[in-house]
Amino acid sequence: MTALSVALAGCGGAPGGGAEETEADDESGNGDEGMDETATEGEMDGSGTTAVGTAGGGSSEVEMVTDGEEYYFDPIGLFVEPGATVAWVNVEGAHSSVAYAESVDRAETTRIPEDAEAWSSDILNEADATFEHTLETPGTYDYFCGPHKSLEMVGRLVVGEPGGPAEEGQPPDGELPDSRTVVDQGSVSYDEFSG
Ligand SMILES: [Cu+2]
Repeated sequence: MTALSVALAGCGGAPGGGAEETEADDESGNGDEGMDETATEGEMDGSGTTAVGTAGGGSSEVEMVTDGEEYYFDPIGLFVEPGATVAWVNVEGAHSSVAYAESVDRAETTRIPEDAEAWSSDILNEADATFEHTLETPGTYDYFCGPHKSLEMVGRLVVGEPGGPAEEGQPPDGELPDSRTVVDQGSVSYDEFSG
């Protein structure tokens, strides 16, 4: 519990922050997304692992994995249609999902499409704890895990078609599969990419 408390404090009490991260995102993002964020936060506390998203875009899951000394998102690369809701499900350990967007604490760089809504989950530390985010704007979205940012725990979503600043180079904290491969395959597993 001590380590967890420290981790949570490190996340929520970010330097110079003040406002809670998701609220800050709402202010900088599209106003019409506010209701979605509220619903997401509510489900994170519960067992909301079912009935993920009913919108036209469908739904998809990304697991957040601790495996020995490896920490990763699986699949590491995932294609979804615009409007889809992605659910990050904690398998083991303590993880978060944070978009590379300069509006988000610690991201330091922007690797999501222009005008896309950023996200920053709380740290999930219970098995099956879930964070959801709906992606409306087509393009490439790179994200990282807050607790394991320095341990190369990064992931990529391609919404509709590749595009945006994430198509230039690799994120600062780890390597990701090529967006065309993600589109062609639908998803790229961590084992496939790292192995
Ligand atoms: Cu992690």
